Amino acid sequence: MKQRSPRGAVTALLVSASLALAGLGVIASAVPRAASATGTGRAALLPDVVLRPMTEIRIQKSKGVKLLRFASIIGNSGAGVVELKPDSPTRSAANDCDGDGDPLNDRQAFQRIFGDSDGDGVFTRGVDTVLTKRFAGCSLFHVEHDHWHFEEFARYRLVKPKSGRVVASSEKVSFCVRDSLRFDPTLPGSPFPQYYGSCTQDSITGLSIGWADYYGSNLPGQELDVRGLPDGRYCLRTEADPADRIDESDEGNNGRSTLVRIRGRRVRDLGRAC
Ligand SMILES: [Ca+2]
Ligand SMILES: [Ca+2]
Ligand SMILES: [Ca+2]
Ligand SMILES: [Ca+2]
Repeated sequence: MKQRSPRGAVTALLVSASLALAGLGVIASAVPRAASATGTGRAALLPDVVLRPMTEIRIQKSKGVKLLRFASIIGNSGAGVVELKPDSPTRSAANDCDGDGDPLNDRQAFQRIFGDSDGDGVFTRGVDTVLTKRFAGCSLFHVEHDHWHFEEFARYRLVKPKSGRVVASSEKVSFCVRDSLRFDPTLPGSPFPQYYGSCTQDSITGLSIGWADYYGSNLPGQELDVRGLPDGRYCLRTEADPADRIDESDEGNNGRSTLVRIRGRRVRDLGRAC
């Protein structure tokens, strides 16, 4: 069992990040967790997965299909990196992550958590080199995107604002997780240029500190099926790491919501958390 020890600087950073996110529609409930000790004896530099505001909210309608499309931006505000390393390819049945009988079309993915070797409270590549790894989930080849994805990295739901009844959902959205947008260069340890970039079967993927991955509204998966849904107000909710596959410093700030009004082929973001 891991032990957790408080680190003032890291905690202050995370509290300040949480405050900055308040008022931007972030669903934040939990107190940030302090960095924890690893089996290496060094304090663990955990990432903090966060969602940026949803953008590009629009309706796409064609051939009887009506989709609510939107862009998502998932970032890392932590003192450490999100780093995912796929296992080596083997024909072992244990590596058949998705259970379809083929061990070669998927890989087990492990989260790598770096220890704070120099004790400065933040991850520096090449300095903080000692790491532990833990099983995080599956990495699979996605034909639609023509590259490898980490499974179940986000969840999208449209709900009735008052009752909370789910009227449309996409429960297991997967991505190649990489640095595509530097959303906060002021965060300590934020590198330039980006570090995580490619999405082959052997790539180490992830999110650097202060970097996010942008998933545009045109991408497969960035939609909810709203055909047959009456016009009206709905709450669009997104959640990063919904199955808690990534160990991070704050598990309570991974959701975001915005109230939208749908009228026929139009949708308006009313700009209010719900
Ligand atoms: Ca988080
Ligand atoms: Ca498989
Ligand atoms: Ca360090
Ligand atoms: Ca998590």
